[in-house]
Amino acid sequence: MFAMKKFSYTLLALLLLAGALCPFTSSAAPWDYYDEPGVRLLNQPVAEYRARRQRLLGEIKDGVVVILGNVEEDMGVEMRYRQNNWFAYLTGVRTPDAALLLVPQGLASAGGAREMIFIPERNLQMERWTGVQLGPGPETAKVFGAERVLPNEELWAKLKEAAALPAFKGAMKLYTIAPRAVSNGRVREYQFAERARRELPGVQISSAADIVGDMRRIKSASEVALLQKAIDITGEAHRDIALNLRPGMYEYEIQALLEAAFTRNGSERPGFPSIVGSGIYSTILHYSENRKRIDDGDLVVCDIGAEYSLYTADITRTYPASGKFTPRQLAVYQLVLDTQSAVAAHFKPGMTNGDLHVFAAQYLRKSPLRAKDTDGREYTMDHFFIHGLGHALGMDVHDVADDLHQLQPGEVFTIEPGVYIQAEKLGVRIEDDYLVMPDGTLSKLSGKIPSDPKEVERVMSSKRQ
Ligand SMILES: [Mn+2]
Repeated sequence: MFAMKKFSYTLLALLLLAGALCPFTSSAAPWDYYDEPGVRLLNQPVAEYRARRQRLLGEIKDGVVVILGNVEEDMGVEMRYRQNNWFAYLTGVRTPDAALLLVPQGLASAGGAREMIFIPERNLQMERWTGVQLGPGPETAKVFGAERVLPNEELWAKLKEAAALPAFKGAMKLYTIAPRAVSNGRVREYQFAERARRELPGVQISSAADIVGDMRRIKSASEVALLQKAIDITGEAHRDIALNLRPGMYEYEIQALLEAAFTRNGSERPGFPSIVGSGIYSTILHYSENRKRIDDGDLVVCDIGAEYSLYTADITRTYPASGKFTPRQLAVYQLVLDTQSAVAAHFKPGMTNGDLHVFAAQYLRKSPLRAKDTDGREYTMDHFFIHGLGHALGMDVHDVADDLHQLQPGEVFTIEPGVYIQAEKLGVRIEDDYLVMPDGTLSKLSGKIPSDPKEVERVMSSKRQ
């Protein structure tokens, strides 16, 4: 990190002049907030974000919605800033320290506006370090496609005005969303809720996660396009793995080359820690240490996903380190692949991930293959399938849906059967990403990435001597 230097007044004067003359011309346009001002944000149409807010406004009449964006300080100096998914889904706004307020009745002090985005005022001195930032005001409102963009100091005044609206009869509901699986009092969303209880008498804190979660489950065409891009980048990474994997390499070398392929192809970051598990570690589900030397004869499970414009892929392939499966490895691999195909063919809208899991386990059980656990007891193959079959996929790698949710057209989810035989140091997982089509069939978005064992061996041999 750079230390803040003493600021030059000449520079300030020049910046102020430049800002006054041309705040929104191309000479001051290193903003990465949008592709075309007022048309697209974070690679999705501004109109689509607007429609999401309108829909949420339509569903909430008994209160207001506040969604907080991420702040840069939250991530520490070594982490790159990333907007939080709920806020990004509803606004497409990347600016740190922003907030969204939705008031169905509108606020008089904001000219009757129902949707307000709060962002920090511009700080010309800081912009020497951060580059030009968007500040509150009507020009930014046009860029964001929102009714009002206000300074974030005004959030609480606007909330108090809303709480006093006659429609709420002194008992306004405040819908907000805290990060999942966090009940830590230091989290900003909890501090926000506490302050709301103190400063807004009669307010009831509610969660908007179910309502927005229902919206996030169904992917629009532009969301599917972003997922497809993330998936295609992940395909490039899998191709690089297949072409370069050799016995004697370390797992982290594979991690380095696959993550290089992510970055080289425009991915901002991995959507989750890359798993490269060889030999015994092919049987460890969330192994992401990636420190072992890969031995001849190992299977290597590579469970990886590039993130693109906040959407992540999640695709697993299992490679033979030597470039050729042994007969035993091939038998288990083919069974896992057949299980995945059978699940995809069996799928009908209305089924849950839980239903599909039961089907997959039954399929594995019917196989004549057997294996022993570490105590020497023999089992059918379903015994070695020890995790859930799949999950929803989107901005979160484990997106907003649980095992009881009935899958519908427009949803994207993974099918990832696996068999893990520790006694044989033999683990196989194959994972692909599927979109439920309007006619109820599945489209395999990752279908171009080879999983047929002969095809995997063919790609692996194509750069070998
Ligand atoms: Mn997965």
